Amino acid sequence: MDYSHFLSTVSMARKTNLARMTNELEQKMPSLVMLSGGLPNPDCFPIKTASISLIDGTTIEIGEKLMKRALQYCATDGVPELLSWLRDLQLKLHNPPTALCAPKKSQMKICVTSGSQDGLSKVYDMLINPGDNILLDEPNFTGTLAALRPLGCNIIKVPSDAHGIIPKALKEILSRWQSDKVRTLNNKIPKFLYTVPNGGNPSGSSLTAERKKEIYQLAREYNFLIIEDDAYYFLQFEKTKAPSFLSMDVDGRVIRGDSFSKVISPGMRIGFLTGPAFLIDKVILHIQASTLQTSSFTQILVSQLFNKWGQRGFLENANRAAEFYKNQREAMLAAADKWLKGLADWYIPKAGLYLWIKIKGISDTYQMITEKALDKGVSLLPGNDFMIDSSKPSPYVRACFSFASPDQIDQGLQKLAELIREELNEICGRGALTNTFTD
Ligand code: 09M
Repeated sequence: MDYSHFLSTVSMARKTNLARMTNELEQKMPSLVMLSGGLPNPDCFPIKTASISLIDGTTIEIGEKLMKRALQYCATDGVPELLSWLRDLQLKLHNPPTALCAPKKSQMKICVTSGSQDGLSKVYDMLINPGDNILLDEPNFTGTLAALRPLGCNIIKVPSDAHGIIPKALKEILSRWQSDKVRTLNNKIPKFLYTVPNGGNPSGSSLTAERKKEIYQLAREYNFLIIEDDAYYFLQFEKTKAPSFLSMDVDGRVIRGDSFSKVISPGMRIGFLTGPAFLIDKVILHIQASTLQTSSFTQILVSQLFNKWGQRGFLENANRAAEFYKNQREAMLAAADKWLKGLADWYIPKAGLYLWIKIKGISDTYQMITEKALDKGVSLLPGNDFMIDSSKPSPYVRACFSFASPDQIDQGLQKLAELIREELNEICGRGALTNTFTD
């Protein structure tokens, strides 16, 4: 693939930083007399070793030698042993056709990032010039919208339902352009499609394998990239996981964001990008100019954890988390059935952490949720926050079932039901008043 027309002006202007490369040299050639890179001397680091207890009663030891590495700068794309573990994980879970493909620039490459949002926001910076068209389903993750809006791109809404983006609707949108293998700067075909394929935030929707295949074919036909933000991949509640876009990527047009926030810890800030080497290398240049790298300490700790668990242990841990959240979902669905029947509509999320609730008879939930709900003692998010144009009213509410206990979830939705009734009464009252005036 020719990636040059996908790059933003900012990304094209990025250059390799020689000083950062010496750090990689140090790892590859330990006998080198190191007078180049500005690496602090490990003898000045105050921490010697660490022993970290796990909830299963076992421990992870970070000895003196490893600690020196954990406290030092590391390669921009991540510590080598973690990168190699992640590579094996992607091969096992997605078996990407790009794993060993030629040409090298389309070959699968991985880069560790400080959470998936860090990596994905750098992907947007790499691709978007003001005025570029991009494709997004709505509602969508506020973090993505917050990162995209200031870049001045034209966000085109692609219709979706409980099964994610509707391929037919996407095709209809794309028919405005001639299908194009040769991308030029001014044909303005959308540069990429972004979606959360499992447990959409906030919609709770999950794309089916069939839809993904159709969408991937459209991406080939119109030559756009797919950004797969699969933050809830490990939180799929069905027995079998849907195949990812990465697993279908014969061309090298998918950039995938993976997150460990839900199955390890969000506070550690660790995630990773997988995509064609040419594009991942551009993200690496951005990292060289911003955070320099994801925390070595975090990477070493996570790497030790993964080595201890092995791939199987990691997946068992992820499945335990999925089981936990599935029970939480059941609690929320039970509470919704109990309190919201007749007042609202929703569908059952097959993955993720969210129930997307459409309130009947209320066209704008903003004030009810941001003011009145807090006075009642429940916090939810209003739907408009997740819309491409957040100034438009929305009848939706996002309820997250990850954190509260089943009892609290029940109380929370009871309070929401009370609020809806009060709001509807008020609207009726206002209607009656208006009628009195017009009579
Ligand atoms: N709410 C997320 N979503 C969220 C949220 C959050 C503080 C985070 C999708 O790997 P990470 O941790 O960088 O994951 C970011 C991310 C990426 N993609 C689809 C996500 O849902 C995390 C953090 C407070 C509220 C938050 O509400 O939805």
